[in-house]
This record gives sequence, C-alpha cells and structure tokens, in this order.
Amino acid sequence: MVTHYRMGWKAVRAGLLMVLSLSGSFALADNIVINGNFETPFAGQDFVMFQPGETFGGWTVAITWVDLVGTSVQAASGVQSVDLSGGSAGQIYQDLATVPGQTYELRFAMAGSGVVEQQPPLIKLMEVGWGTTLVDTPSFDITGHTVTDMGWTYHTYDLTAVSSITRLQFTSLIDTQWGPMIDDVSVTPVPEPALVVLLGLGVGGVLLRMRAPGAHNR
Ligand SMILES: [Ca+2]
Repeated sequence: MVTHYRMGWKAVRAGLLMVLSLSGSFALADNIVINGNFETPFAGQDFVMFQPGETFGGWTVAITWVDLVGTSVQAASGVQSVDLSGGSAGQIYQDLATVPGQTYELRFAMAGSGVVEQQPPLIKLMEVGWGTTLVDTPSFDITGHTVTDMGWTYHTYDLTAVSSITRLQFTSLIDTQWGPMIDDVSVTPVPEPALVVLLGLGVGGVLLRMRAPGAHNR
C-alpha cells in the first residue's frame, strides 16, 4: 500500500509541476514589451544618458534625454531602471504588436529620482500613453526614500488595443534632472475566460488528488 501511495504521489507531483510550468511559460511568453526591465544595455554603476531619437533595447527616446540608471540605485526588478528626466522632461516609447479588440494588462513600477538630496519637486509626475489614449498621470512622492529604499510602487491597467500597432509611452512632467522613474514594464494579453477556467480546473483537479494519499497516511 505504501508503495502504491508513493507512486501516486509521484504522479500527482509530476502533474502539478507540469501545470505550473505550463502556466509559467504562458506568463513568460505573454509579455509583449521588449526590455521592459531596462536591463539592456548594461549602464554600469551610475547611469547612461540617451538623446532624442536614440534607441536602447527596444525603447526609443523622444523629446529630451532620459537616463538609464545603473546598479547604484535600487531597481524594482533586476538592477537597472529609467529616470524619465535626464535633463528636463523626457519621454520614451515602444511600438507594440497588438491584436485589435484584445485586452491587455499594462503593469509597471514607479519611483522617483533625486532621493539623496530630496530634489524638488518632491512629487514626481508622468503621463502614461497607450496609442492615442492618455491612460493615467500617476505621481510618486520621494519624501523619505533613499537609493536603497526607493519605494517602488506598481500600477496596473486593463487596456484594449484598437490597432495592430500600439505605442506605449511614458512622458515625464518634471522639468528638472530628477524625474519620475519606471521599471519592470509588462503588457500581457488578458486570458480569455475559457482559458482561465481550464487552468483553474487543471490546478484544482491536481490539488484535489494530492489530498487523497496524505489523508490516508495520516
Ligand atoms: Ca529593471
């Protein structure tokens, strides 16, 4: 009987791992933003400035300089992030391949630069654009934050594409060298309800079967 249960447990565990790795690969494959984590190119310890018209790792710089911030400042994810005000209010954008009518979840983390000397204005503002739509004008208050405690805050929005190319843009509204910062940008298709139900049933079914051997053994 013990052997039987062990084999059953192994099979269940294999099934669970398969479901988890499947859902994991869906999530990884789904982000349609290139270099949303701003880890490319390597910016070193301090920062690298990019001018209007220049591109870096999938992003194009517009309006004025932006800083790719290196390892000396805490990132939301990985070791690099972007300060949207390199010298004054800058902008970056990326043209995404989208499916008209499809809903996507936009997610990113926001913080602010100039924390060391608490550079004014303390509240950093930016605009988030999706195609021709102004999605939001989020703000971040740098008061009390440090380079090792940046206070990265995530924002998420559900957005529907209306064309096959959607321009995702982040525009600083701070006209100094210390602007809003962003990191860990993702745009993922919101799964169809049918897929959600299937994944839920798959995981739920495996969990139900996992309970059986344990209950008998105890
Ligand atoms: Ca990053």
